[in-house]
Amino acid sequence: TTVVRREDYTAPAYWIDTVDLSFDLDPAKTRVLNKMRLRRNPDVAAQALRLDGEDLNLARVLVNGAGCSFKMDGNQLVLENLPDGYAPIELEIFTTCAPEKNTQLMGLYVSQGTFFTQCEAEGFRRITYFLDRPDVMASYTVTLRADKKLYPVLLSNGNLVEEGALPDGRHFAKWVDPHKKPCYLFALVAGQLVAREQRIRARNGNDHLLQVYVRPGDMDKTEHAMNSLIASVIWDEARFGLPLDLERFMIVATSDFNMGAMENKGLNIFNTKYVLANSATATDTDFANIESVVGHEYFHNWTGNRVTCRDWFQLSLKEGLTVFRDQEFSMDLCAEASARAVKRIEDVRVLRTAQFPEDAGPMAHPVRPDSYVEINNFYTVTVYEKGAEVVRMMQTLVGRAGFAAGMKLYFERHDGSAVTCDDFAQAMADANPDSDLARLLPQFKRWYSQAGTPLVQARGVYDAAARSYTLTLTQSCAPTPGQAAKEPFVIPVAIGLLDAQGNQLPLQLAHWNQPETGTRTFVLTQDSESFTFVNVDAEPVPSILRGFSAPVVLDAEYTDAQLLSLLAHDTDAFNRWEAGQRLALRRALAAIRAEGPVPHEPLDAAYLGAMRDVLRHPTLDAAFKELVLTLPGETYIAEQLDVVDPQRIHAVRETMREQLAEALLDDWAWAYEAHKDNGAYRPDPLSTGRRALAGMALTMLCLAARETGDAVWPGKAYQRFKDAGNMTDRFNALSALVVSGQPLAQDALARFHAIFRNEALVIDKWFALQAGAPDRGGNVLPAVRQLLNHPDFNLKNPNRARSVIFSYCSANPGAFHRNDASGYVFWRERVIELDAFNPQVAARLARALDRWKKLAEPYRSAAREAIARVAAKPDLSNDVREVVTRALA
Ligand code: B3K
Ligand code: ZN
Repeated sequence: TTVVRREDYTAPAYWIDTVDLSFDLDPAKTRVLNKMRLRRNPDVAAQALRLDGEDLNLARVLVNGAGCSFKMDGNQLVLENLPDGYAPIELEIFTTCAPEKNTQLMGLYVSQGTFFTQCEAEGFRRITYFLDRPDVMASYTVTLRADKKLYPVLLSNGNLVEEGALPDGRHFAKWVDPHKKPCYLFALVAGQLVAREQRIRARNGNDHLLQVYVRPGDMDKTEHAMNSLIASVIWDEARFGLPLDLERFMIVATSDFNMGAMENKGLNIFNTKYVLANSATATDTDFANIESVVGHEYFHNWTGNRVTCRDWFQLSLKEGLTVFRDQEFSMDLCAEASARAVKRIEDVRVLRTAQFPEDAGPMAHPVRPDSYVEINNFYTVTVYEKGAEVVRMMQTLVGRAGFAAGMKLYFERHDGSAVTCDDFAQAMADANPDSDLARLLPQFKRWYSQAGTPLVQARGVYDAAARSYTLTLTQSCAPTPGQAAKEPFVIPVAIGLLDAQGNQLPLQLAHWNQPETGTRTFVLTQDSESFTFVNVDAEPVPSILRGFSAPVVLDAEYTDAQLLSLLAHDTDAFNRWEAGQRLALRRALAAIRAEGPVPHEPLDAAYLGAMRDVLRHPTLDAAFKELVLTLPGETYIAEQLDVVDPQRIHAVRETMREQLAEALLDDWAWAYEAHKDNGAYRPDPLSTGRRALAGMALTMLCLAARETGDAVWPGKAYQRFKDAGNMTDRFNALSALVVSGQPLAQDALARFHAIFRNEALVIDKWFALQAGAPDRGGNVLPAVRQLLNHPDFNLKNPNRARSVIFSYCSANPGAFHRNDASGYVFWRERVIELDAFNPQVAARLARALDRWKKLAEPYRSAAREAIARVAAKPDLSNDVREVVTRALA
């Protein structure tokens, strides 16, 4: 295994200006003719041309039309005797490959009889020999030839310039991409597909054809994706002045896909999970995810495609920025401010439950990594979600208008090129010369170079005599692999002050002439800094890190009374929610740390009363209420502990949930009745929130009923399950029965399967619900093992594999971590089984044990043993090897 290092970057020895690809598509043996025009890079010393290739059969190489000498060096095709000088060189390479045997789903593969490609990061080399690196940008012409009956639709990037019939029932299509691109953005699709089409006229008067291609039976599930695409086009023009630069923009859905979707120029390829939806088969969450993933891939057209990455260490240049953009898009589509806040809370929850653990574990890496063995392992929550937070902090420091100006300058400078994270940050700073970002740029960029989640301690001291309040903020960051000591970060901390009645106080620092109202962002740059507010009549309650203004852990030493006040009154919705989470977390941690059995009632009257007040609140949004009433997740709780006993965490959290269910019984009944009917289905934030709260109430009522043996609510849930007018309500009712362990759950599961047996994405939910169910006496693992034998289970399909295996190993800690180590044995078997044919998916699963060092015994030793046994296998992929090696280091 070779380690690739960021500091070793060198420009390519050759540029490839044009590529002319012809494919004779055949699942068993596809023939690829690749004609390239290259020229020597004058900035680099003369050297051999080394082309990447993988799993290819090489038939012929011609240089300027004549045979030539070449050799193989590992996977690389090496041409040492290319003509001297800088004249263009015509290189012709003829290879074949076997798409039907491609189980990794990288390169050219077949899914349900249709050809698809996936080239990012390094899949193009599985299609032809090439300089497979993002800084080599070329103009592509692509000719596809295939059997006309089996493959009536032939798609590639750009514009269709010619099509026609060929002998023997074959036909062809020729596509020309008007934009230069790196090879990771190449795509082709060939198969039996139908398209929903929409013509739109952009602001500048240009006409575009938008298409969403699916299998013939799925047309009735394409409207939402199309609407999301139209909204994306409009938004990027309105917010950033970035128009669609293509006559034709296509989305194609496939059910076999390693991740969510791929932004190939003009021809996005999507996992069906992020395209197909109608109210009968998709939940509100699915609708929201489709909107944001369609947006995300579309926004890549500028941030990623027009300006791309110089090398893969710069991945966050496109991913962090594009996640930020899709988050902003979803927020801007919210009509109500409260819905924007709900979206922000959801995004922060993802960051804290997935990225914070990554940043504290063996795979911790900076947003711009310094080295990798397998780049696929670095498509992480750090590069994506933390990267988006870094971009968000830039916007906070320069303001919304300043950020838009920075984007404009970025494109003026770098359109059509492959650049670095430094280039982006520099453009932002240069467009805002008077900003804190410009002033602090080198220090700010530590967010790109230093891994780990900073800890910010806040300590407030009130001086009654001086009528002043001094807030001291102190930052630190724990070591991460390879980074023992950290320099201080630039941390924007948004602050407000509340009085004892919960009123927002004016803010005035000693040297200010006059107070400010509302929120003020202070920029912490030192290890420790103090801010003294004057004219403060009584001890205030500080609301710190409003809107989660930086991706840090805030230790604020709040009293319960302060948290209750923030929960009741804070004008900042994020901190209002956060106060509730802190109250719950404090109680969870106390019960986990207590000696002896789990306390019967971990929750006190003050907490329960506050939750009741939120639930019954006359004006708060249902979606917000649902978030406040949801207890912190088991993974998040585990991160707060030095030694983790997953079963105890699970037991405590379940006890808290049951207590919350019983103590608020009447309130849940009221909430269910008041929110359950929403008229015709619409996936907008308000009705989504109402369904979420009704669903939560139903679960709580079924949980409470389990204790008392009452049959009324389970009966109502079952009825709801049968009558529901949409998948969200139906699935919530099913889930209420399963989660509460009701006897009716089995019958409901069987009916659900019978109704939706032909809807793969719904069957995925059916599997995931069972594999993710709360463990009762160790019942989940045997059930999961049975699910693997279900006729509908198929390990080769990533969505299906994830629905069972990941739902169990990565999302159900209480059931996965077992005293008898059998959960880890299951994990080890599946990692090895998957690795034999799909290393990318296997390596994701391998990460389920990232945090093994924190586990209590006997889990810790058993987990280490399982990882060591995977690592001991001699023929692991680089993907899995890198993950387990780092875990054991
Ligand atoms: N850029 C792709 C991810 C490719 C992952 C390759 N292992 C999807 C996205 O981020 O939009
Ligand atoms: Zn992306």
